[in-house]
Amino acid sequence: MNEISPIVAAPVSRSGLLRQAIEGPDLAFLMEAHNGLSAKIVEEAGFGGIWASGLTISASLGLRDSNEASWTQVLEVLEYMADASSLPILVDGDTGYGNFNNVRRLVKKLGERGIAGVCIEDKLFPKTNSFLGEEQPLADIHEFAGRIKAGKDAQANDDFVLVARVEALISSRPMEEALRRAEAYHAAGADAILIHSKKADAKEIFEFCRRWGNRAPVVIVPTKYYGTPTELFREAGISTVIWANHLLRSSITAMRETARRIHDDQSLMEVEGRVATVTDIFGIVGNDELEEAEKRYLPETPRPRAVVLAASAGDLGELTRDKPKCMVDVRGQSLLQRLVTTFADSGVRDVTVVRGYAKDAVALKGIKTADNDRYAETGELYSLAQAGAQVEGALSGDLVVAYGDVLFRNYILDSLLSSKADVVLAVDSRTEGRGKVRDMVAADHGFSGNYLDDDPALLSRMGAAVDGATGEWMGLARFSETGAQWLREEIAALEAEGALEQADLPMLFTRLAAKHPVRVKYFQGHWMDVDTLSDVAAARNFT
Ligand code: SPV
Ligand code: MG
Repeated sequence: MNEISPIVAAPVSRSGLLRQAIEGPDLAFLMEAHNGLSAKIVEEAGFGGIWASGLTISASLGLRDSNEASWTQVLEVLEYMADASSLPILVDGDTGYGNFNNVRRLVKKLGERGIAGVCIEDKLFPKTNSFLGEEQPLADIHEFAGRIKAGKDAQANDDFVLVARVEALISSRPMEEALRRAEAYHAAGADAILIHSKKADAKEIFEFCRRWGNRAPVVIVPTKYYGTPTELFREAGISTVIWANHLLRSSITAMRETARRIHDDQSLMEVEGRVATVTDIFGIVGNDELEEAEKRYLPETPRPRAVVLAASAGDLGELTRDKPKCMVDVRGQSLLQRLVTTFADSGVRDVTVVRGYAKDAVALKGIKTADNDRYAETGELYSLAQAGAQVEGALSGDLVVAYGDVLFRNYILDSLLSSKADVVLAVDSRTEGRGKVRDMVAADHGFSGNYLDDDPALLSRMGAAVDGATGEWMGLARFSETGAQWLREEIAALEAEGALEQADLPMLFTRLAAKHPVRVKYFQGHWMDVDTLSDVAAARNFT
């Protein structure tokens, strides 16, 4: 007994799809496109194929439809279109850019670029658009038949479609000549005949169809006889309708309207909402695919996150009567906005702000929030713990922790972010007159002032009255993944001891330093915290 092997259908090539559309029993439609974007829009609309129009590709390049763009320049555009869409593309090949020899090379190169078919017209290079002037000179019928034969002989894919375009009616020649030319081109191997007309009605098209009798599929371009009901094209047995230039024309209308509006208004107000969104652009060009691919191919880079402690009331009199200190305005922007911008500039875009006092006043686009509703009777570490409890992953590395009332230059943050240490603190080495400050730092050695001295300093203690202070903590710390784990362990330990609610950050760092290396990085100035009204005034100069 013979084994019956299953028949596996080979995937149909784009040429195959175009051939099916043109030879199939249903009226097919090709929609004009002139670049990658419009090709995508044709596909999005549901069309089964694209007409790569010579007129609109030229115009979109700012050129006339007179072979001003070289054929290789057109080829480049076609490549973008073929990449941008999966649809079969029928290219307007004009006259074939020369004689039979140019046509063969054109067909070969189109095939290599995934183009499904080409249409060539029986005129002379350089061509003129069919709607310009009268009685354009036509190619010799035999010479043009040779172009067709050469094109068919050059195709690598059997399904590649060559459409022969008859311009006899455009050039006011009699119907008999149109039919004679169609016959000669069909005999030379053309897969379909495009019969073109610039009349406002389709009478001559229908007459051609009647007399042609479907010896080969008929393609039409009803730009001028647009009023003819599509149903009549069906009844006439036409194979394919080309909507030849309408995406370019509609974009000209839209672009003009938008440009004028913005020019006259000197504003985007009237235009926003009427134009495609930037998100729409990202969607059309497939940014989601790129994001997926990045996950597959790029090494995972830790995305640093930040927690900003901004729960306490602060005491700046009137300024903090109905908002916390982090929302105090410094030259048109809140402290928090400035802090978040500084973070973003260093690539830290995942920011959780712990709110407490006047929490509804803490409003900023793009931040996450956690709440310490017991801000009045608890300390900073309790606030930090709330971030961890309320926002997934907030206390995992790479993590920056900052007070909500500090400002600092980006290089300080950048320096912490690039540190190899698991816990690193930004410390100002200038201690004169800062004795009463709460966040004084004692490290195993102070700042030497020698820039070649990169011996890492390690924290011994932090607090209000440390002996032998070597600097002041700026309220900015960074934890690696390991450091963040130490932090979570220490929070858990303090909680178990019942000491979490009252713990502050100096206590946390002192305890961490007893178990793990806590690195101190020295800076001199270029930061400030805002504790008093005179600090607010100073902050205005700082920005
Ligand atoms: C084109 O779209 O470039 C065409 C059709 O060739 S027409 O402009 O009608 O000649
Ligand atoms: Mg054209």
